[in-house]
Amino acid sequence: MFIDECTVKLRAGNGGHGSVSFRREKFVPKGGPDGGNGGKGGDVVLECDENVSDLRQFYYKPHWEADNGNNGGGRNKDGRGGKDCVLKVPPGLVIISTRNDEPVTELLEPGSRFVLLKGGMGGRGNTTFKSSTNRTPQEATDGDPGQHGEFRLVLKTIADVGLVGFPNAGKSTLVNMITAARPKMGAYPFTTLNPSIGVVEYPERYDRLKLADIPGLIKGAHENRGLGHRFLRHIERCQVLVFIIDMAGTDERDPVQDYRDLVEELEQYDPALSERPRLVAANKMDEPAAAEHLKRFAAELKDVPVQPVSCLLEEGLPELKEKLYALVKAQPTSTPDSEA
Ligand SMILES: Nc1nc2c(ncn2[C@@H]2O[C@H](COP(=O)(O)OP(=O)(O)OP(=O)(O)O)[C@@H](O)[C@H]2O)c(=O)[nH]1
Ligand SMILES: [Mg+2]
Repeated sequence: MFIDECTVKLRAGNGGHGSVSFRREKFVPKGGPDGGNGGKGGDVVLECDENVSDLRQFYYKPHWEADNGNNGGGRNKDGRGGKDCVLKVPPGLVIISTRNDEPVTELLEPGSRFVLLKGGMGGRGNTTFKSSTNRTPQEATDGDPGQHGEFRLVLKTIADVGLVGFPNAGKSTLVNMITAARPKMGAYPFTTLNPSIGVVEYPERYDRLKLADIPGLIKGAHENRGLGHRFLRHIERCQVLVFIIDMAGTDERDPVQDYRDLVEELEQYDPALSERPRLVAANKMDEPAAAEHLKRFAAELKDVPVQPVSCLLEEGLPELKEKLYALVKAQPTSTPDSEA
């Protein structure tokens, strides 16, 4: 099961209480106060980890808490601080407070950390109240409570290029051909049920692009037809989209209409997404009817950049890779990939 959304309840640790104690020792009369401070409660910390791919662990265990700080003790012993609760989360996670529905933060870079909830400070032991006028202070303070809250976690996958297309257009086949990822392919609609990421290597440039394969869209997806369009969130962050269009015209399909339907579905989901720079991969060019369809497609949609390919015969794929690279690098937010 792939979980990309869930709600969690989190609690940071309480601070330990300060202690009231006096030194008692043989031959040391009036030893004075020696109550230590309470320890700080543990924080709830989110840590972005590439090896975590979804929110499964939070779905199955929605409650997490950090340890409380220990109380202070006699002989000026301070309580030990509570252990932080460190939650490993996938890159691309958005954290939303359920109190006001406002996003708190998002974690994009692997290795980055965010302290979401702070543990309470420990209380003061009576030693700290000692003064020239009060040599036997009887007071100590309690530790502060740790912060707590309820949050909605939403995963938006991070990739450079997102694939969109009707079921069976050949999205997963393309990912299989140009990346090392092996998403399932099949001659039936909705083979792909969960988004996945493949990496396209450009060895001569020492660079790479991340490609997101998502389930097929259909007309009316925004009204929850097919698998709905909820999974489009996984291509929201892509700078470039590839529309994979089946040029074979299987089952009387019209590629031009397919293209328009896809644009319409993106528009319904988020107008910004439908404006994203794009490239059409005209797939299945090995099929007899494809050349004719492509001609009409190019004539009717003059402004749309098209690359004819056949994932089956592996034709047109190097050209597609090159065009994608150029398009991604032409985007203003594009940065050289440092980890390549
Ligand atoms: N003739 C031909 N068939 C192809 C080509 N590319 C893919 N197919 C076939 O099209 C079918 C669907 O391929 P998938 O890659 O599973 O399609 P998808 O777009 O990922 O489909 P969903 O995951 O269901 O949305 C498979 O039977 C593929 O073998 C191609 O270039 N030519
Ligand atoms: Mg697929």
